[in-house]
Amino acid sequence: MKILLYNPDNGVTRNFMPHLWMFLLQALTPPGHQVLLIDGNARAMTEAELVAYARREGVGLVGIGAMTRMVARAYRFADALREAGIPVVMGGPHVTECPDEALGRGGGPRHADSVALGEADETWPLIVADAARGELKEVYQPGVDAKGLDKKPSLQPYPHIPWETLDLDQFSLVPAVLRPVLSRLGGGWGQFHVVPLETGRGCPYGCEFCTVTGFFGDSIRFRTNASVVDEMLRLKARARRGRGQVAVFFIDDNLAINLKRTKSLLRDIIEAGAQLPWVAQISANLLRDEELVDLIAESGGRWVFIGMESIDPQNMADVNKNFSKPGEYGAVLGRLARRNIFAITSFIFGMDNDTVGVAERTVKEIESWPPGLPVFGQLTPFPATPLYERLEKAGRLERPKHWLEFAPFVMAHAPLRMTIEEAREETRRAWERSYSPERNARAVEAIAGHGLEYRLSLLVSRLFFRGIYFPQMSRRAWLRLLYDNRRTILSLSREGFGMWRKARKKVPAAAAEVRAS
Ligand code: B12
Ligand code: SF4
Repeated sequence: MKILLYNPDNGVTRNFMPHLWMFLLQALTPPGHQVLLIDGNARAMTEAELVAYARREGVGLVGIGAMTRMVARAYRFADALREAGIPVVMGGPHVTECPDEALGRGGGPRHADSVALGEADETWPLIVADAARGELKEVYQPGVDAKGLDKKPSLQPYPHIPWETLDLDQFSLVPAVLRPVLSRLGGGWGQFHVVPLETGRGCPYGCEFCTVTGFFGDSIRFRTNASVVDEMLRLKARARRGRGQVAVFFIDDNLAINLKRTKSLLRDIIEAGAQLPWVAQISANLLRDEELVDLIAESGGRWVFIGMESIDPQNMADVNKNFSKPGEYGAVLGRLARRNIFAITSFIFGMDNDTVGVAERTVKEIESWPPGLPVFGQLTPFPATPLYERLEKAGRLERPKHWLEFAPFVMAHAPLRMTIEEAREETRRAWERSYSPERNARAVEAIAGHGLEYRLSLLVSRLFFRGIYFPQMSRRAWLRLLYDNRRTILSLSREGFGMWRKARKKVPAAAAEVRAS
């Protein structure tokens, strides 16, 4: 049987990285089946185009995964496929939290033949076998343990994802026209992939707005160091062979949750020479440890994603995240920046203690820290989170099924001290000010003492990150952005050109010296 795994985009911005679940399920598919992958973020398709593709390929089962944010879009694709007579199974966090919605049990339309609840590592082979026999069940759920909780995969052993042979063309971040030229640069830039890799699952912290503790559990399961190192070595070999670059996104919710284990993993990466540039999520409280930060730098860590959420300690207490201390954020970023590691700092507006002016206050504070990439979202009640339950009980949900009428940056409930419209305006202000050409220039100047590659990387990342809020999908939008930032771009280009000329002059001089001696 041919199986198609499909991940819809959110219709607003495109993800820069493919989703791990597709590669994982592909690796867990029993022999005798062929699995095709399409990520709507990389290969945009309409419903009709996807149906035509699935028909052309003779697909017998489609698996669709979606976060809450893109589930309405996922349902539309599922509807179109089912209308064409192709069975659909849906999985991922949203359908786990709202299985009745996907199955049409709550009175709404039905979108999926089956749903896979929770972690599907062990149920996927059963789903495939049932589909091949034409006997799909409605619900697939992991077995339960003695306490009545879902049995979680141990991650030891971990499935072998054959990165070295997978066709990753649709996921390269280098535009096709530039590939032949860029593949000749340095070690080669003909391909650039950001690859998701997990080293563990679960999080004990239980922040009020987050689905992770509920979905993956509060105890953490780790892969062995050896299996992570092996995956990185294979990725590194692939990049070398293809004259391209690979960066790793460790998608663990908190890579340093167990300091001892994280340090041992990073040491093993270094010892095996498996370093690749990497990015990971780590909470601010764990970045107090100087030795950890040294190991992050030495093992290839370039960017750390920190869920800072708010600079107001009252807000942090409200969402059960006061283990993270706004007062130490500046020092944490300084510790990273001294090792050429920069931070993606994530903030949430619309918390109950926020008032008009929160954008101004937050951005001012951010500007006093070493520069990074701030991102701003809004407090969103995802189903099955403690936040959703609290707001529902208090009768505060204005759009209880906000995902069915997805509107970017429009809150589903009103914060206590601001309106929904005010929260939207604060979010816009924060994005606008943080990514203005002036701010980009100042951010690059602020790290003037760092090498050109770090300043260039900061500028390029800032141009891309701006696109999370201000969609930059067309060539025109990009040209405009480059024009607006021309001063900073020109100044870095001049410096780069100067360095290149100096290096060229040195080579013949050195060669002449060798000849003379
Ligand atoms: C990496 C990541 C991202 C990446 C993008 C995704 C990517 N390309 O990988 C980035 C950083 C861009 C991102 C962004 C966002 N993310 Co995010 N992200 C994650 C993260 C940390 C890891 C995802 C992952 O790969 N997990 C590991 C895999 C193995 O787990 P999984 O995807 O759940 O898959 C398993 C099962 O669910 C199931 N399964 C999944 N799909 C399918 C499909 C089928 C057919 C079947 C059978 C089974 C199945 O099988 C898998 C194996 O067991 C998760 C948290 C987490 N730990 O999962 C949050 C998470 C998915 N993100 C979340 C959110 C909210 C966001 C943002 C909206 C954040 C924001 N505030 O802006 C944005 C939205 C992005 C967008 N484009 O609109 C929420 C989603 C909650 C929800 N109910 O929707 C999560 C769960 C985190 C949280 N705090 O609650 N994210
Ligand atoms: S926000 Fe991060 S730290 Fe808090 S529960 Fe979710 S994954 Fe854990």
